[in-house]
Amino acid sequence: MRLIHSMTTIAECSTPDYSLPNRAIKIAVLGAGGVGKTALVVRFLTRRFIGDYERNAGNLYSREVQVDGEQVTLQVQDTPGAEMSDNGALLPDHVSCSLHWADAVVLVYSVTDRRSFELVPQLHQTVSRCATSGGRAPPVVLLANKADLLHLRCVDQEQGPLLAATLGCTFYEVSASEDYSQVHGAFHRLCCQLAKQRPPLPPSPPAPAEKRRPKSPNVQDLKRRFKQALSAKVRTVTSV
Ligand SMILES: Nc1nc2c(ncn2[C@@H]2O[C@H](COP(=O)(O)OP(=O)(O)O)[C@@H](O)[C@H]2O)c(=O)[nH]1
Ligand SMILES: [Mg+2]
Repeated sequence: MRLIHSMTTIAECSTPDYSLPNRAIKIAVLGAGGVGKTALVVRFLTRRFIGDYERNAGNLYSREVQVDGEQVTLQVQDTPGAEMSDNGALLPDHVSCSLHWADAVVLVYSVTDRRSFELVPQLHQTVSRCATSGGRAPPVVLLANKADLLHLRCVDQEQGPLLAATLGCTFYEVSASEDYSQVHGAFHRLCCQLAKQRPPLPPSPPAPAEKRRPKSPNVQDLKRRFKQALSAKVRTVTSV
């Protein structure tokens, strides 16, 4: 086991190439403390499960990924654990900011932690509130983590999908420790959905039209007068 200190903010980022015409897909991961948010993000981005993670780190990870054959900058905001309060989910200010920032939100609870499951509706409400003030509702995915801990389960398998249906979000039951493909599948499908929703790249600006120098009015005038003079001469000649 290794404490994941080295993976500091954007440490997983291969330097983005800003010359590429791609746009970032931004995902915020939210849930109670200890449900496995960091484990899930690290698993998705590195394929690894380390087992011991810096508590409340709330790092932002950035990666270049291929989505439907297109290179995309993926940014994932891991957040410190949310807590329940009488007035709803208690979130630090910067977490509320990341909800405004995010294109999509992944809500996580642990099947071994009843309170983390009960916190989900409050968190979803907070996400909706941020969406209302930002003018758009981001897609929300609900992840039930730690599915491997069968003997410690206290949220039934049917309850997750039911809650997801009520909230109108997609649902996956996963285990960050046991199964990379489920975790990858959940995040990857969300990325594909977001990539499809992206507005098309703005058309490149038209090439500057070749500027014609306006003819000098004096030259024009001179030409006109020269023509007049010529035609007068011709008239004179013919009349003779
Ligand atoms: N058995 C098991 N343990 C997990 C799983 N996901 C995370 N953990 C453990 O749960 C603890 C908290 O995980 P962490 O990612 O730090 O939770 P966070 O506070 O939500 O970021 C750590 O000891 C992890 O090793 C899982 O799917 N199965
Ligand atoms: Mg964490």
